[in-house]
Amino acid sequence: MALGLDHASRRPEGMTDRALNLVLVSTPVGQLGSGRGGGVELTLASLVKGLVQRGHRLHLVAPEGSCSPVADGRVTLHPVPGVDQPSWQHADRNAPMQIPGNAVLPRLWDHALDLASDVDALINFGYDWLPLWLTRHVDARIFHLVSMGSVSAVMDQAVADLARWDQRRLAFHTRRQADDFALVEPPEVVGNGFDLSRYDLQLSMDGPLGWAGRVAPEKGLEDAAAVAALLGERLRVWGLVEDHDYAKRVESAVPAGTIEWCGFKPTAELQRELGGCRALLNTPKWNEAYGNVVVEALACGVPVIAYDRGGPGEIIQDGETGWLVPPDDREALAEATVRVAAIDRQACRRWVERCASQEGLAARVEAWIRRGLTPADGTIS
Ligand code: HBI
Repeated sequence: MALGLDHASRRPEGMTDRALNLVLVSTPVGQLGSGRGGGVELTLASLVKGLVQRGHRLHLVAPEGSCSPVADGRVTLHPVPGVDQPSWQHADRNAPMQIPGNAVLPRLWDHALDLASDVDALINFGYDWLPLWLTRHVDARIFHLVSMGSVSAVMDQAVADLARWDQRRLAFHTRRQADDFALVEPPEVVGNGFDLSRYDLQLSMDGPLGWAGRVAPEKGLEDAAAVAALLGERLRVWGLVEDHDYAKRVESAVPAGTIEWCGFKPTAELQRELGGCRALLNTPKWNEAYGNVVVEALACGVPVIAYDRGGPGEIIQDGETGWLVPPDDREALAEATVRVAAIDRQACRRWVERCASQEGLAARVEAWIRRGLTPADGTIS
C-alpha cells in the first residue's frame, strides 16, 4: 500500500520511472556565480544538484562565464556569449520588452532549441518574454519556473497567455507569488530548496539582530534599521549594496553605529555569521516571490520576524518559526522582536528540513515536469 507517499513518489499512470534528459536554461541577466541573477542562482544550483541525485541527465545552457553548480558527468554546461538582458526589476512596469544588440537571451534559446530533440523537456529559469512567447510555437516541451511576482505588464500578459494555452507549463515558488498573475486553474507551487548540509544549526539566543538581502528600496531595510534603533540595538546587515544612495539614506536615518554593514558573503561565511543572530528581521516592500534569506536563516536556527507579505509571509509559520506582523507596521515589528525568545530554534531547522530541502525541491519539480509531459487527455503518449 503506497500510504503516506508524497505526491512526488506517485508517478502518473503509465509514466515510466526512467531518468529524464532535461535542458535547464539560466537567467540572461548575469553569469551563474556572478550574484547578478539573485535568488535564481541559488534555486538553479539546488535543482541541478537535486535532479542529478535523482539520476537525471542535464544540459545547462547559461551565459558565457557561468560556472556549473556541480562538476558531474551528468551535467553538460553550454556557455553562450552575448550581452546581458536588462533586468525587469529596474524597468518601469509599463516598459516595453527590450532586446539589446548581440543579446545573450535569443542565443540562449537558439542553443536550447538545438538540444530540444535530444531531451524530454526544457526548464526555463529566466524571467523573460521571449521564452514564454515561443513555448506555444515549438514542439519542444518548455516549462517555466517563474522567479518573481508581478513587476512588468508585458510579463504579466505573457504569463497569462501561456496559462490559457497550457498552464501545466508554469510553476511558482509560493501561492502568494502566483496570485499576482491571471491564471486559469490553481497554480503549481514548488517552493524552493537548499543544500542543507551547507547550513549549521546554532542555538545561541543572545546574539544581535540581523537583516539580509540586496540593499535596495524594495527590500525595506529602513524599517529594520528603525526597529533596531527603537530597541537601542545594533543591526548586522548582509548583502550586495545595489543602491548606494538608498543605503546612505537608511544609515543617516538612525543613530550612528546602528547598522553594521557586513557585505555580500559566500554561503559558508554568511551562514556562520547569520546563524549567530537572535533574530532575522525581514521587511519586504514588494511581493517577494519566495524569500531565500528567510530559509537560510531558519536553516541555521534563526527565527524570522517578518511583514506578513509575499513569500516570507507564506513560509514563516507564525509562532513556530517566527512572528508575522502587519506589513509596514514598525511598532509591531519591534514588539514581536522582543518576543523572539519564545520561538524554538530547533523548530526553525526542522521546518526547513521538512519543506525546503534540495531533495524535496527536485522531487516536486520532477513531479511537475512528468505531469506536464502526460497528454492533457490522460492518454499515454
Ligand atoms: N530580468 N529580464 C530579466 N530576466 C531575468 O531572468 C531576471 C530579471 N530580473 C531579476 C531576475 N531575473 C532574478 O534576479 C530574480 O528573478 C530573482
